[in-house]
Amino acid sequence: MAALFPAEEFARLKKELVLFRCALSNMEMRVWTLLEEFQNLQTYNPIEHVKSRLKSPESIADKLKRRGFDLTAENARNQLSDIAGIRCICSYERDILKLAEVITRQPDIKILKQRDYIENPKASGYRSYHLIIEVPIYLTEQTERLPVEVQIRTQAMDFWASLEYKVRYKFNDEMPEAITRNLWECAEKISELDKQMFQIQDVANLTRQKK
Ligand code: 0O2
Repeated sequence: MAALFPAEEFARLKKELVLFRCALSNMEMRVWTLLEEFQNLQTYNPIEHVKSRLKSPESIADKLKRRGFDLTAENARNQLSDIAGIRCICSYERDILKLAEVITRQPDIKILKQRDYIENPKASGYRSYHLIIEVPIYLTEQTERLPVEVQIRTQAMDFWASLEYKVRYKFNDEMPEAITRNLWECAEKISELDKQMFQIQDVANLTRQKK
């Protein structure tokens, strides 16, 4: 059964979520601005598409409970860094670090955490580049700074992650060894495919330049 916040804490959480929604819009705007520039003012657009989501109260409660915290709005604000999340799907692996660099160069944000699960894939085989970025929200009376999780990955990495997540969910995190191994092997194959697709476009570019 899903965990639930006590009524008073739920009312507080709803107010916090307004701020997180603003932080998410702020981050979306930054990415959309880059996308506009890549599409219209540059010769290459590394972003295939962008997805974003605000974690639901149920899923916030579940995660706090899983991590052993009381279900309070304060814990949601202070203990979770992925209430607001945005995912940028890139064409090729080499685009990921470039995009991360462009985002982290913005002067009014603070990088709270950076994890390169492409250089160092997780034991599951998971590959992705993660940033936790603190963005400023300018309110009438004060400035709030809230964390937004930015995940950057290729389409192939995204394909694997979303299907693996569904499989893992079915086993409640207790996946049989054979399936774990199978998924890890798929992650390796997918990584090879990513590299192969990049080589194909590289050769295509060189061939076009020679003509
Ligand atoms: P949900 O349900 O997606 O919100 P850390 O404290 O840094 O070691 P943390 O904070 O869990 O660990 O961050 P991490 O490991 O960078 O993972 C953040 C998110 O990345 C996860 O959210 C997943 O969405 C995704 N992720 C991480 N590992 C895997 C994996 O093996 N498979 C898939 N499909 N996704 C993964 P949560 O917190 O798991 O939960």
